[in-house]
Amino acid sequence: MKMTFRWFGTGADPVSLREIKQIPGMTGVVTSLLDMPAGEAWPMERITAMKETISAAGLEVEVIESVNIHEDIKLGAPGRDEKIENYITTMKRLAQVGIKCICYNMMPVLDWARSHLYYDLPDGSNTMRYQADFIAATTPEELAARYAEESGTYEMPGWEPERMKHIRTALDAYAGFTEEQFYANMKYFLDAIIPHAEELDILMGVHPDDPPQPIFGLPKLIIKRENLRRYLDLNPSKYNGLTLCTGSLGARIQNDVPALIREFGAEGRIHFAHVRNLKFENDTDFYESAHYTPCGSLDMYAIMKALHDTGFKGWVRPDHGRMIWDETTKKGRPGYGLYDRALGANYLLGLWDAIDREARGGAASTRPDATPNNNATQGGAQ
Ligand code: DNO
Repeated sequence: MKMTFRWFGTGADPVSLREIKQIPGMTGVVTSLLDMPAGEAWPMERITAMKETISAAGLEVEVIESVNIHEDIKLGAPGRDEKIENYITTMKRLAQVGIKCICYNMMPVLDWARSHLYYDLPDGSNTMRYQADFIAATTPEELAARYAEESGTYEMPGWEPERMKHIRTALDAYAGFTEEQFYANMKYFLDAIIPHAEELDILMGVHPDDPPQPIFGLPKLIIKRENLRRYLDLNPSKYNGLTLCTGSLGARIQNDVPALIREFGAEGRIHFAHVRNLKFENDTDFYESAHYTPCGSLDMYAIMKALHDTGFKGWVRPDHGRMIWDETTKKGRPGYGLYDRALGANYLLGLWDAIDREARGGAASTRPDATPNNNATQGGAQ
């Protein structure tokens, strides 16, 4: 397992690489070229510059989150072949700088959504919240306007004001769209890119839909066991795998997250994991709690143990954190401040360390000061 941290890129993240480097156990960052529109090939110079900046900070970059999928691909619209070609070009360029895993999602139109970005918790911190009734009573335009107002200078991925201008047309394109069509279009995409992923040795990890329930009438497929299975069966290569996000799948109360990890992990289909907790307020509503198990509704020990027991060798990152210690939007994008994610990462590392040591009958796996917890050493994760 390699512990990583999401970093949004030069000029796009108030958290610095220097700060990330100082978090014990961090081997690298997962990042993206946030401003690249879906469907376009990423320029090689920008990929190289990204890699150089991160390497100069003494961190690795092996995972890209995300290379986004153009709506034409999801919809099976006439322009899809050109966009798929561009996707493959981007994959080839990323492989040249050592990228090993690409996270993407198949959410129609919008990326993740919350009803509230800053919900006050009794301890004085604030966090993101999802209330289904609130979402049902609002429009995407209203929500986007509120996000734009509340998220400071940084745009929410998938909710960029420029994209929101065309939101109605984008939503209308899904009217009458069936699940069968969606799966057929996903298969078309996977069959085109997976042979390249194999050749380039890039593991593809689809991120679940967040929240795992329909919003604004849009279909949501990557939300539960049967659908994950169907998605993986669309192309049986192990390069067609999952970004296992505990907060997204875990927000569907019927999902047993450790069981999902055991099933798909045992098959080598989990390549990247977003590990965080959430606290259910009822069957559909939740807020994002601290990672520590007693703060939320998910059993983080069971989650890390399932990853460990299935021999997980991929990348983990802590996920959304609360805003604490007077962090504001100046100090981090919603859910992506520095402090709570750093605490979360070290809680996860602590769990992993204990689970791993126990599995070895109490013996340390390597010289303790040679593990990635000592930032003098690069990589070296098992
Ligand atoms: C939210 C993230 C998602 C994720 C994409 C992956 O915080 O987990 O935005 O990056 O859905 O493509």
